[in-house]
Amino acid sequence: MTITITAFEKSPDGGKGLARDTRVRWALEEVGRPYEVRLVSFPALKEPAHLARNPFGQIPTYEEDGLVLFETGSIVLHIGERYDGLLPKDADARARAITWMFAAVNTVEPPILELMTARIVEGDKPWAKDRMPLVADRIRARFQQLSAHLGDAEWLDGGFSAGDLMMASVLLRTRMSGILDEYPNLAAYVARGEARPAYSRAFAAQLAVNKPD
Ligand code: GTB
Repeated sequence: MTITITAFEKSPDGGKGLARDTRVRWALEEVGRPYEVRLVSFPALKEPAHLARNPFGQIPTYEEDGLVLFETGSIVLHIGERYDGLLPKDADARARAITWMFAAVNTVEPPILELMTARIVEGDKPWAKDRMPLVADRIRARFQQLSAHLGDAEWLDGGFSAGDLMMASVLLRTRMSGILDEYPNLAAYVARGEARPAYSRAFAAQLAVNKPD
């Protein structure tokens, strides 16, 4: 029953917890399951051994008893379904928590990824400066809606769930841009997630691998 995940041998963020193995580590910590980590170099991501785990050559992946998964949404859902602690028992509440997981990766994360692409991949293009505000405003439109929905609530739907884990993991990627802090209730929501002991353990584990020499 050993669980093995993959993570970057050296994450480009130097241990800020922004690579997606952190959300899988967090989920495993929430349900109290120990795990091993197979560290993968960038070239090794595109080699057959890793492509057999994830045809898109990315981290993280998840292995357990011959089951091999990729995609953090699917991995966290699997962890939530197999172990107690991330998904409510009530069928309707569980369906709503899963809905929030999809909202995180399918509705909120895409404009955030666009910002990363605009900065990192397209930052040197002559049109990059003009495009950036458009991309940032698409994030703000989503954050405005999410902020209005969350209001003063602690979590998105009752108690903390895999939906919150995924949403907070997605939102925290915008902290460095300053956009997250424009929405104080979202910033406080992310901070509540980060204050969870399970998140602290996950963060410390990825930092131990990635901290700059
Ligand atoms: N949809 C997939 C999922 O949710 O699992 C996306 C997985 C993904 O994007 N993986 C990235 C990867 O393997 C790492 S997390 N990239 C290598 C490649 O595609 O060749 C993205 C990431 C990387 C680095 C930072 N950072 O340093 O700040 C942040 C996020």
